[in-house]
Amino acid sequence: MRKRALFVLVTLAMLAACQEPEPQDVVGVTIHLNDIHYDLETIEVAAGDLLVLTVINQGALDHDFVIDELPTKDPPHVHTMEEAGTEHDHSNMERIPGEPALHIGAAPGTISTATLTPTEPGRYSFYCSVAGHREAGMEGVLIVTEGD
Ligand SMILES: [Cu+2]
Repeated sequence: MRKRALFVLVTLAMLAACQEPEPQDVVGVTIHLNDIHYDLETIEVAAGDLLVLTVINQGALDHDFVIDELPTKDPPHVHTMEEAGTEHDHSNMERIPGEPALHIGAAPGTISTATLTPTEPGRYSFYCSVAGHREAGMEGVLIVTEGD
C-alpha cells in the first residue's frame, strides 16, 4: 500500500513537471494485464487530451503494451516502477525508425505509466507483442475522438 502511495506521488510530481501553459484535459486510464488478457478492450481519449495510461502486470508472465502507429504531440513518456523499487524513466527517448510509436514493457509485478497526447482522431490497435499473446486475445483499440 505504501508503495502504491509513493507511486501516486511520483506520478503527480511527474505530471506537475510536464504541465503545459495552456489548459489541457487529462484522461487517466488503468489497464491490468493478466495471463493472458487485458482487462480493457477499448480506451477512449479526445485528440489533444493528455492520456495518462497506467499499465499493471498482475500476471506471472511477461507482457507489454504496443501501438505500432499513433501520431502524438511529443514522443510518449514512459515511466516504470518495478517490484524491487527500482525505477526506469524513459523520458526524452527518441523514436527509433521501425520501432512502434508506443511500447510499454510490463514484466510481472511492474507498474508503468505512459503519458502522451494523441493528435489525430482514429482507431489504433494495441496489443501484446509477446509471441502468441495477441492471437490469444491480448489486443484492443485506442479510440481517439475529435478534440474540442
Ligand atoms: Cu502478453
